[in-house]
Amino acid sequence: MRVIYSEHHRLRDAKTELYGGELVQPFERPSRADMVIKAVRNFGLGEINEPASFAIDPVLAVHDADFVSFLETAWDEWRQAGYAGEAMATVWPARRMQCRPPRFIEGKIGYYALAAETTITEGTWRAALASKDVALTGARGLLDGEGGIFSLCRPPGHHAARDMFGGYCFLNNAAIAAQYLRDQGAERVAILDVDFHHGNGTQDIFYERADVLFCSLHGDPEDAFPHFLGYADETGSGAGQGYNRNYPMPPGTLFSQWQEALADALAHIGTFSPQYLVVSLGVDTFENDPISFFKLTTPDYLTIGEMIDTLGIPTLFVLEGGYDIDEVGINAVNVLKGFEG
Ligand code: OKP
Ligand code: ZN
Repeated sequence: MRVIYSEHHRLRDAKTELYGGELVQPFERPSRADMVIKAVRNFGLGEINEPASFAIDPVLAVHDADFVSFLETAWDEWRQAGYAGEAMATVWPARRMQCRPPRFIEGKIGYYALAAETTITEGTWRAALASKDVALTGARGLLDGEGGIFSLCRPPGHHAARDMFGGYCFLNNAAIAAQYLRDQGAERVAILDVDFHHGNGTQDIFYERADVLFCSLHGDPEDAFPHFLGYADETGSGAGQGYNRNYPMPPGTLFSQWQEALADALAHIGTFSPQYLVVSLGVDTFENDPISFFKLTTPDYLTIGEMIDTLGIPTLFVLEGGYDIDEVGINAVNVLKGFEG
């Protein structure tokens, strides 16, 4: 399986994340991608290619233009305001307040943020642009006839909505790739999100559409980030009714239960019969993940890949989360091994 990877991910190197009331070293850090590419090389998964550079159009096909310009200039505006730290939201348009972006960066960042933990730093925008190029290059490969591709994206994307960043995400790589596949002629595309966290951004982008099916397995929002989306009764709206499926699961969930949800999601995707499948591949479902509460083990990831492969659909794997630095590479590559095996 071909792997798309860019060293530009390093430009996203925040020093702070607001966690448990403290500023800590971010869980989403460059060494994650280092471990994944190392595991790719050790296993000999396939050729590793740099991404092509795409125009901004495929981004604007899923994200609002004002949001994209915000991301582009946020760091400069923050610095011009004279702040010493990384750009971070501290105020939001809460209930019964005016929901519109104000002029000053402090308000603007709150308008476009869905959470406070994710800072914007000097290289963040360039890293986010490279990450979506990694996803789009993978999508291009599927269109050219490849059966499986791994887009080693960093920063991740599935929490980024049409007009919101947060949860370590800025541009929704999986959604951008799926929309690109549609725009290049595919009639139906499915997105399967196996990251521990609900893919609220991806759900938001395709919620009213019947041409892109979204299925997500994740920690119950009652207990897990992003807390305000990801319930089982969110099934799509308007034309999209029936084309969104959530599988929230409780703390301590073992692979036996998780696997049943995956089997159900795969059956649903099979019925939908998409030309392409995009997998939001997070491995923060791992038993030792520092911020998650499922109990999957390293060999389980092989089984996940094998199960996805039974669909027989050309598949783009887009990296999302996974924060046990020592195991993130092995677990991610196990999914791809299982798919190829
Ligand atoms: C990004 B991705 C845990 C706080 C979690 C943000 C998590 C973002 C995860 N108590 N904060 O889906 O892996
Ligand atoms: Zn996650």
